[in-house]
Amino acid sequence: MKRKIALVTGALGQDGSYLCKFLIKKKYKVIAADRRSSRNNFWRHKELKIEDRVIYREFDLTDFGSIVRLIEEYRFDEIYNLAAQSFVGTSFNSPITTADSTAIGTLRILEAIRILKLKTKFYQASSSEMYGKTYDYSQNEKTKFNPRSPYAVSKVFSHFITKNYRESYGMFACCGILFNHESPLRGEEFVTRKITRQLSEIINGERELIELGNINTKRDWGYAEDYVEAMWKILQQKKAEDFVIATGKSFSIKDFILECCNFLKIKILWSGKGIKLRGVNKNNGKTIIRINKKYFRPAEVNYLKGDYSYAKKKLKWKPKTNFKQLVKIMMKADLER
Ligand code: GDR
Repeated sequence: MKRKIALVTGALGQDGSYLCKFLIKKKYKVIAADRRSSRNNFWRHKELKIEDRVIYREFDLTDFGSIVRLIEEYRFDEIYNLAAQSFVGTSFNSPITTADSTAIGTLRILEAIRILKLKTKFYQASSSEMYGKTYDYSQNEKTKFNPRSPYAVSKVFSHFITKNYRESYGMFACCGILFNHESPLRGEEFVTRKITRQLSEIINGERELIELGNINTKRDWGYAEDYVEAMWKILQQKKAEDFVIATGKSFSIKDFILECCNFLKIKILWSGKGIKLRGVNKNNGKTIIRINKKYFRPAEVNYLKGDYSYAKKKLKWKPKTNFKQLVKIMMKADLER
């Protein structure tokens, strides 16, 4: 059988890296496309030892011509669009560049596939952030979107334009609505990795404390390596459809800190409220968690909990790693680093 060719955009990010590794195992020829071509962005591929096993290509979601040329050159069997300006916080400061890549970037790829009349299967990385201010106890494929950031609004556009190309042109185009997924390869600007990294620094005496924003928000956190398998499964179905990928459990940032501290055998005492909230290390009386207003967002998503029952039924997918195991994996990796 002919070896399949896949394009992974955002290939140097957390999900892109795990997905490249996964596709290599499945014997795909993998084109790893990313905007960040400087050498120090290759650390994830180095850690996963896949540096010599993919073909790297410079890629920019805002440059239509280069997208068309790349897709024409390889005539991919599958395209996984993981590239985006993916930090919600930044999207408030750079809403236009966020929309250009995270929203219109998706359309550029879809247009390229359409113009070239290819049979390429297309995966779009949709996000639980699209639910935003949700009133439902858990969110599934039918839950209404109510996005709360330029990032989330852009993802909603990408979600619906993918669906629209599927319905209008019969393209095999699908969205995976992935809830938060973390790992040792997570960028340090995201809250889980910020916590595990900075707690390790405190343990090593390189840092006094961690400053955070709203730690009462709740997220459904899974392990990124489990989630890339779901992306692939979504494109192997007979029918193109969208799926929620989640764990079905919701924890606050505070819960995440507590679980990390449990792992580190630190007893943490909370005092104060709101902006005055502090977390003190009971073992030595030192403040290790403080709240800083600068990490608050102009509009926040307070609560998310995914219902992945459709993926379980159709894809036979379920998460393999629970919250406690995820914290352990991340804390251990940062301590070893
Ligand atoms: P999120 O992830 O916005 O859910 O989007 P993030 O880890 O940035 O924030 C989670 C929650 O933690 C609160 N928070 C802080 N967040 C950051 N980054 N830094 C802090 O200091 C801090 N303090 C509190 C946030 O306000 C928020 O409520 C992630 C991204 O990966 C998206 O690209 C992806 O689509 C979704 O997950 C699913």
